[in-house]
Amino acid sequence: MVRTLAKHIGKYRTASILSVLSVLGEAGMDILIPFVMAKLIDQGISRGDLGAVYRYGLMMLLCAVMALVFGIAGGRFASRASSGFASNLRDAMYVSIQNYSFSNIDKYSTAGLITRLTTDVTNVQNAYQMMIRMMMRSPAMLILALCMTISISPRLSLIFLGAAAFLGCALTFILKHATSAFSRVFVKYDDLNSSVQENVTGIRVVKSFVREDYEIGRFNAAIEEIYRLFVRAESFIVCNFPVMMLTVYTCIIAISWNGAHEIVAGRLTTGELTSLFSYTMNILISLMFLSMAFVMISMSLASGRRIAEVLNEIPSVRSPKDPVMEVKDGSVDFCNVSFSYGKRRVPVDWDNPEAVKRYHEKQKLKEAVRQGKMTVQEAEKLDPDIRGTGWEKKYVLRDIDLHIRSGETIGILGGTGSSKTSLVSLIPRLYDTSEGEVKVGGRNVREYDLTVLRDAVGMVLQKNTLFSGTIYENLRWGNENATDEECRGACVLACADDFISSFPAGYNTRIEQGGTNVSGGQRQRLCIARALLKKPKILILDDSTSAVDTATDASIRKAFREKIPDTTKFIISQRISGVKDADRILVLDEGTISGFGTHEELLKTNEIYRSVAEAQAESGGDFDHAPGKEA
Ligand code: DUT
Ligand code: MG
Repeated sequence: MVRTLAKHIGKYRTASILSVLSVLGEAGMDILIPFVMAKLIDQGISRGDLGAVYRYGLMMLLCAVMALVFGIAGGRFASRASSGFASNLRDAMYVSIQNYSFSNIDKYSTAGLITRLTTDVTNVQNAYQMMIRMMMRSPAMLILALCMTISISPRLSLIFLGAAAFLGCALTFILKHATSAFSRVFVKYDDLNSSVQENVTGIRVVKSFVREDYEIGRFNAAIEEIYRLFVRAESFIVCNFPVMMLTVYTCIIAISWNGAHEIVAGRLTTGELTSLFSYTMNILISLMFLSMAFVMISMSLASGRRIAEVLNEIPSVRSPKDPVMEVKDGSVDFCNVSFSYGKRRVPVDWDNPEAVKRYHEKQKLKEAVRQGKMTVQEAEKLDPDIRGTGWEKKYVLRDIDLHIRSGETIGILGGTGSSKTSLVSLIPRLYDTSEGEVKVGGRNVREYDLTVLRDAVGMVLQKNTLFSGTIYENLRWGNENATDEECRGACVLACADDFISSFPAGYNTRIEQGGTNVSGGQRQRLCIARALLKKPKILILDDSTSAVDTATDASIRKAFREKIPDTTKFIISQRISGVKDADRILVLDEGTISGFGTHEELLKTNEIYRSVAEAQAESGGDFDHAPGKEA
């Protein structure tokens, strides 16, 4: 982890080194001052030698100025190094996240990623600053001051040893309790962030269900918990200072007492005693800072680990070594494709006596392993899935074999959760197949350069998003070099030109974040236009006209047929009317192909299709509400 993070110090390495050097210089000066002061008192004041007073006074002044300069420089360099380090980390994380495939993204929650980019980086930044300042300064001060005290009076330095031992024990006790409380705070932060994120993005839903009070209550509970943990952690931390002051005063009294005896005995001078007092402060303060730095750093270890996790995540979908750089045509082939989103916990089917029996047997085996009556290997012989803990691969697509010619229009119909979206996600390689292969233009999608492939496939996602900016800017996500004419052309095709022209600012109308100032149907049409601007060889519309009225929907499809005949089109719809005039229609049922053919053929051969068609002809209802669908 440290190595991963350290790589990103980058060009701020010089600033870091300069900061360390300045800090060491400052510590040296701070140690020198009491030493010179002792000389000033002993050789100047005690003997009444004004010359020596001036000389040593000047030296002290010089040291003080140098300490000031070093201190300022150290602070400057340290803040430059740590902020630079933080911005490098954020940059690298952002780049890394942009390269994630969908399945990488599925692994992290949005809130988790945001916490990592913000709070966690700030923690590491603070810890880094601590490291190049406190962690350098305090040990240096400690060692130098100890050397000085020993050289002045070995006997009196024993007092420090006792004090340091006491302080060490006390601080360890305090820190141990504080750290455990702090580390729990950070986990809670994730909860808090995810609650904020979920609520703020879903604020409209929260309001429409009048759930504000409930949500506020939930939020308050999260804050309350953080408050409690913080108070607990801080209540340990606040003991630091009193304990430290107690030690300092005890030391000073002990040194005064013993020092007086030493002076009377002629083994110590007044000046030396004064400098001993200064070193007391130096040593004990260093100890305290050192301990604080330890807390900070150990707390930020968790943050560092979370950052490294994001940086080290390997994108599961990547371009191959010698990628194919051209998509020949828009033909698509699914060859015996099966697909799973990964392991999911499959609940026990309590109605199935077989499954319940298996569950109990597995529990018994696990218990035996836990109690040490059996090794895991022995248990595995009886149940190979003993380590599987109920996580199984759930296939959402099974044995899909489809061959689609370039330029065909394919309608896809199926109930909610029948894996329509999953099926088309495999074409632009948003996910990789688990088994079998998907071919575009006759080549396996894994052979293409990702950019080339995705440029050839225009996809309007079911959950589409617009970004803040003008309509023109949003459209040019599809093709940054599109002229105004081309943008308008695409909007005409997507039946979006009419409503855009009716806006006072036309195509320069600003879209708010998330596209909240256009209606659902308008947003869908803008997203279609955006996809069209890519001039894709394959166009996928995932339920993209669900919020568009039937007449407009029909005219969009007509425009597609006439204006982009060579583009292969996949149209997912819940409405028979949306897919009826497609060249062929695919009926999906729980991840398998139930039927594939023209409207007329399916009416004759496919039970599901016929019942849905009949129901919708009568009521205009959608797929899931068709009576007799289960038949
Ligand atoms: N699924 C996941 N993870 C995902 C997306 C979906 O496990 O990230 C599951 C849920 C569902 C199955 O895959 O059981 C198929 O989902 P899909 O979204 O492909 O279904 P759909 O046909 O597009 O449904 P809808 O009509 O609601 O869009
Ligand atoms: Mg879907």
